[in-house]
Amino acid sequence: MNWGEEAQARLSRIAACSTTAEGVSRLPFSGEHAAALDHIRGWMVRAGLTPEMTASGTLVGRSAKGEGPTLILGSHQDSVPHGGRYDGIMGVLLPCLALEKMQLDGRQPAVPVEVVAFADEEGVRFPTALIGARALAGTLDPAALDLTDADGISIAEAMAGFGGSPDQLSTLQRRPEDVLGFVEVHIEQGPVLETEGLALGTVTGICGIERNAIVFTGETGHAGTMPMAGRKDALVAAADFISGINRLAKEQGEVRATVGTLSLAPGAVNAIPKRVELVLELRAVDDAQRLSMHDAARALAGQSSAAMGCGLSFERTYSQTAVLCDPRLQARVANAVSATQGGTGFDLPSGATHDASAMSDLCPVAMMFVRCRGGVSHRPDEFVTDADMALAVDALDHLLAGF
Ligand code: HGY
Ligand code: MN
Ligand code: MN
Repeated sequence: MNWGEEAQARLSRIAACSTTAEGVSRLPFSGEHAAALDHIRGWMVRAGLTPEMTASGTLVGRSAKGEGPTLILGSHQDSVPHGGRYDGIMGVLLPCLALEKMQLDGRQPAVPVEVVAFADEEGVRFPTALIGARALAGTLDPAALDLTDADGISIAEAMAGFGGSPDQLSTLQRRPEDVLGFVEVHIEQGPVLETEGLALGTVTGICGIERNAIVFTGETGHAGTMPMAGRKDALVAAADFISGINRLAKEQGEVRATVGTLSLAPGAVNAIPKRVELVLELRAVDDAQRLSMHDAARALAGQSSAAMGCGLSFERTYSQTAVLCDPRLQARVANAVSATQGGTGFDLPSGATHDASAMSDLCPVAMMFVRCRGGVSHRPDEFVTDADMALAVDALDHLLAGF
């Protein structure tokens, strides 16, 4: 079996579980999610796992091996709108293929294994993220279940409608002593491995992240009759802020600052904008640097709003701290990577957050990165070669056989 070709074929099939033809758009607790689980159940069964959907909508495939602390692998099934066909879902498939490969050779891991497909990691549908991993770690705030999507549907309603049981989430919490660790395979979503000419790398740590809901409020008026002097133009205040925070982050060099969503009202070509809502996302591997940039952003927003005579609200709506991977588990991944692709291995930090970020509250975590073309991700042209995925399957086989 060419495991890389098999991976490519299965990822191509599951990519059709999408609301869009251009790129993959698959939100949690949706029809596309349900269709994707049908594919993933098949992967798990072929890997010798017994699939079961849990109260949170996570699909868990359990190995037949009995008692004892369990090694958990997996990632998320959801995507960003018009995303790629590898982000998340490849990290569910490749461990299944490694287990299937072992099974065909008459081998199996020495420890109990689970592969999980978390419903939501991206935090695109709801203003929070990592729901499934947080449920396992026991860190999901029950109040978060009341958060709603753009249609006013709460997480609890969506989860229940999907066949989950939001009132049972507390039963999903694992005891640390029952979990050996969590290993997540994921595309790098950056250009480093490609630049190094390597297929695989070992992750040292995962950045911290925060999201801030910021609202500038001014006054609308006729675009033709209102003099420029004295306008309270909320969009001009927001634009001043956005260019300022971008400049600050470039100067600082380590913190990534991004405004990815913005809405304005009234939104007429001939009316002065009176309200602008945007989300500022800050990321850094060093939490102190991120928190310092948060303070600088808050001060800057105050200056930008005051300069235009506008009001301001600035609320941190989400944050997760940076995570260091567990040295021993990381060493196992590094050994598997070196044994598979040769060389001495290559370590790198993750600028993206992952399910492993939340799982680190439960157990030791480690990640294996796979090269992606041009470092492109969260785009339809996200791509990983058959050969690199075949190497990742071999590395996972090596990792699992060595436990
Ligand atoms: O946003 C992230 O870093 C991840 O892709 N959810
Ligand atoms: Mn991801
Ligand atoms: Mn992603």
